[in-house]
Amino acid sequence: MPEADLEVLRHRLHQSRDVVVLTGAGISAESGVPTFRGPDGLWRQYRAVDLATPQAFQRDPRLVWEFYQWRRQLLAPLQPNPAHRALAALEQRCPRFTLITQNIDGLHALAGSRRIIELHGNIWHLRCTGCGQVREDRRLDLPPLPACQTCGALLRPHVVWFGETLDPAVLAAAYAAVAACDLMLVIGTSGLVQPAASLGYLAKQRGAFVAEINLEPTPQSDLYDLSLLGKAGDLVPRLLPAAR
Ligand code: BJW
Ligand code: ZN
Repeated sequence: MPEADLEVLRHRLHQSRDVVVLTGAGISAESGVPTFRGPDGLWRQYRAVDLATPQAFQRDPRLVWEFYQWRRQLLAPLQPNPAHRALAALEQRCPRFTLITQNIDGLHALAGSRRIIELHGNIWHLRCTGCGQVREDRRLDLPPLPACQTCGALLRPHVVWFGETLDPAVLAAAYAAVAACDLMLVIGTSGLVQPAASLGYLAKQRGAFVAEINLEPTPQSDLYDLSLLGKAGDLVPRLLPAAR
């Protein structure tokens, strides 16, 4: 990793008034969270259409719930890593800072980040398929088909499955942050899932400086001003002035 690129980015960060960061599964990989599309990715072992679509839930809610219960158990003991913590520290140093994450694991909040837009929801929140109520629920011993305390209807994970639209208010907040920023970091995402994949390009179109941090190049790398190849847990902390 050329130290010169890191220095350019540190300098840009220092100059920027409005910073947006978009994160994906790669930022949580070093905490032990499986990614979706890597060699050990979830979608290599399981078919997304069987587990992460509204049709799958309608067809076999018990199977979909088994998948999410297993993932909740897997996530429960995991801790934020140095990349999550560095972003929380960066938020304190920037006049305006918005963290947009595709991750549903809740690790950014656990690391201390405050202004977080969760594009794809949160696995620790459950939503009623009847009355629509959303509640935090961290139990690891949920019944196989959990029911709403208010209306008795089936609960589902409050996450966004393929073919579902993102919450319009959440998406609007993400677009507004991206349109206003002067620097955007895109960290640990394959850039394959829309509409998140277009956010970096949108920032670029609006005149922002956009840098990517990833283990490998992505379909968007050439569109960005910088593409830093390496582990988020190594590179993101090195963006902080204290690491100079
Ligand atoms: C590291 C690292 C380390 C590893 N350090 N880096 C326009 C065109 C074509 C299709 C569509 C379109 N608009 C919508 C669609 C359909 C669909 C879509 O995009 N499909 C594509 C796959 C083609 N999108 C949707 O359905 C979305 N809805 C929508 O747009 O509604 C309107 C609409 C509907 C239907 C048709 C048209 C319009 C909803 C998307 C919901 C995504 N849901 C999931 C599951 C969430 C719940 C759960 O977890 O169970 O969200 S899928 C999964 O992918 C999850 C992630 O948030 C998302 C993105 O994955 P991410 O984060 O990028 O992870 P990976 O694994 O792909 O990549 C990890 C990266 O990290 C890699 O690059 C590694 O190299 C890197 N890495 N370790 C740094 N240590
Ligand atoms: Zn209900």
